[in-house]
Amino acid sequence: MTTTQNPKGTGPSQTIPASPEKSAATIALGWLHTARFLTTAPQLHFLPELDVPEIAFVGRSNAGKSTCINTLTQQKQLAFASKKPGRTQHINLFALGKQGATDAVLTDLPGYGYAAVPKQDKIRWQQVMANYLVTRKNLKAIVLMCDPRHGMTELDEILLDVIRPRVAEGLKFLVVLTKADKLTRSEGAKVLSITKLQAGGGEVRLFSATKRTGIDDVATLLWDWAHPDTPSPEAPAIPAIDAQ
Ligand SMILES: Nc1nc2c(ncn2[C@@H]2O[C@H](COP(=O)(O)OP(=O)(O)OP(=O)(O)O)[C@@H](O)[C@H]2O)c(=O)[nH]1
Ligand SMILES: [Mg+2]
Repeated sequence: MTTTQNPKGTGPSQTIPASPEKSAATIALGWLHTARFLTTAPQLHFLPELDVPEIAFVGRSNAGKSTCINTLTQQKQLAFASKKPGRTQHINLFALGKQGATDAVLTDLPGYGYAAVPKQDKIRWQQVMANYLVTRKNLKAIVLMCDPRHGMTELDEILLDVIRPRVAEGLKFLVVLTKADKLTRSEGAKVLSITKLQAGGGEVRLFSATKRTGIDDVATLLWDWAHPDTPSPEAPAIPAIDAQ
């Protein structure tokens, strides 16, 4: 922090961030770029217990979860993305934090709703996921990826119902409308306002990995959620009390 003299020269009057040139998005993206593979688990009970904030990416199969993680972390193949739905079949955890110190984790979860999956497997996975969302202690935020051309589907609504009690207790919640590059500007604006009504107080953002839309905004939200005690640089600095 740097303290400036007030114009009358009577003492310090204003506190400004040490590096104002570093925007909140730059800091958030630098932090996300530290992502590295932590572990993979076929089932919930194989996940390690962690005490750092966890941010989970959930949504229908093929919605773009893995691509979003790769885009935010600026890494090509951290999470496996594929044209073929059902590519992510394990729960994959990625650690975040500078100098190798983990201060948060991102979780890439297998998608739901893929028609070709046998019914029994679908039900099993829905139960695993519901269990994860309800019981994972360090879960701090959920990013629900949604293809805006389909809007929020019945399975997305069920997921919202499952997490509602935790959202009421402070769990953060963001709907990312992916593949925004497939929409015109007015279609994007329309789906954004409809989804805001459906999201029940959660945040909603348009996002495109190919056109690189919404990246700074989503990155900054995630950084803020994982660091609730560290105000981002764009937050107003608290003025110092004038010296008498
Ligand atoms: N046009 C466009 N295509 C995208 C975007 N994001 C993802 N895709 C494509 O959508 C397909 C699915 O992406 P994934 O990231 O594998 O989706 P997923 O949600 O992880 O899928 P599962 O692992 O099956 O649940 C791939 O062909 C991606 O290239 C985007 O922003 N724009
Ligand atoms: Mg995936």
